[in-house]
Amino acid sequence: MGACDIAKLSECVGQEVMLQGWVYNRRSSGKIQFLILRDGTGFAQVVFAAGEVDADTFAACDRLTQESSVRVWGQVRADARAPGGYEVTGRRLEIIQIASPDYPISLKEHGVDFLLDHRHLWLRTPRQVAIMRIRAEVIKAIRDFLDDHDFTLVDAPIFTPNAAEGTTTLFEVSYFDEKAYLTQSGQLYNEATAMALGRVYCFGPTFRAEKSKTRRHLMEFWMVEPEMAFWDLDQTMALEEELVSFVVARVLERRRQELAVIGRDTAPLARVKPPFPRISYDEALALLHRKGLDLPWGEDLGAPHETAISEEFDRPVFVHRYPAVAKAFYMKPDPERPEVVLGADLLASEGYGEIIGGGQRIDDPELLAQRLRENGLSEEAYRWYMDLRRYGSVPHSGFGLGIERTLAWIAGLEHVRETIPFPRLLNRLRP
Ligand code: NSS
Repeated sequence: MGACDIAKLSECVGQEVMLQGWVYNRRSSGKIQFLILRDGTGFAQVVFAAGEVDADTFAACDRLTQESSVRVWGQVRADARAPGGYEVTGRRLEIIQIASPDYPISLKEHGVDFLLDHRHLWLRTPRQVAIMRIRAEVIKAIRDFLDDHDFTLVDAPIFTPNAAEGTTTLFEVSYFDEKAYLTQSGQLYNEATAMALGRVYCFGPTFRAEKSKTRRHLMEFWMVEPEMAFWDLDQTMALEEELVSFVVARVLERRRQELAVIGRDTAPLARVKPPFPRISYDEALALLHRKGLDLPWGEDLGAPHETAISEEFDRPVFVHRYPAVAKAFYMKPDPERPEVVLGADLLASEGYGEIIGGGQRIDDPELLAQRLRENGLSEEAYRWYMDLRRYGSVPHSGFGLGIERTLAWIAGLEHVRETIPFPRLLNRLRP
């Protein structure tokens, strides 16, 4: 008999099944042994009664420590009181391994540093399992949406010779006898592939040596970056709100149970529908001023500013037309007002702050060369990127959506450290 997934117990009521998994918890009343088994797909209670199984099997239950691996055979019963709604009446038990009795993660509360030190085991707990499933759903939803909108997935390299998002946050690695950096963003390569394929996206890990110890910063995070030839800022924002709304709706539709495990209030998510409000940077400053949070014109919004702005809206909000001085070298100035750029950030609701950054790229070769110089970037190193403006330059636009920040928001998590299987944080590279 092949193993039955715990998630599929509802289809097996009345039948004999074999489950294989790990002992999450065990208690005994002397006459009855209650095992909570987890198998990756779910949690189920297995009950061994003294009179109904042989004495060896019953005694074997007593040896089971937390996280021992087992196979059990028994009959499935619907039982509203059991966790998950189904219970298995155990008949036979096979012990695969008795786990060492010092399993570090007990069912009591632990401090976050302790849990992060044991991330490889922490991942086995119901809340972390739920978060990882929502993460996979978010990624699948994004890919489905873009694939269905005729975008082609084109990967960008991880080793790069140059910066994409400023030279201060580069992780340097040695590439034989040259210096290389881990990529901060696939955007520049996307611009090349968009000129080849029209609408593209890359999706992969990105790296930033940001000495920030905040609830939204990881040193290694995953980003999905669409890039569209011939598109402008308005079209880009329209795509972003459609994409984000689609992802939220998909998670609500398919991951209700996981959201419930985490205790996420889904009412605010149900409001995430297009159109999202759009305010300019100048309007954002005025709004912040009214809330007593003054920011000098020209400075980028910080986390407290983003939180204050997003609290004013019941769904994500775009802030567009930032000062050129606050943004990356490639952003296209607004022809009507060149001191601001045709870029926008999307701030998630409920105070979560920026989850997307993007906008139109400079398509004029002279202006791009000037911006490179102003940013101390060598024209020689970016020659290939300049080629994209030399040979059939067109208006184009794109954005980057950070998976972990988006997931933190959708799942209602306090910190991005729980959104990625093995977070790379300031001063944390292990496990
Ligand atoms: O720096 S961004 O705002 N924009 C770019 O990298 C563009 N080159 C993307 C593009 O247009 N193709 O980063 C985009 C998003 C940002 O909104 C966050 O959601 C996420 O990437 N991000 C991060 N997540 C976690 N940790 C860190 N350190 C981080 N930095 C950015």
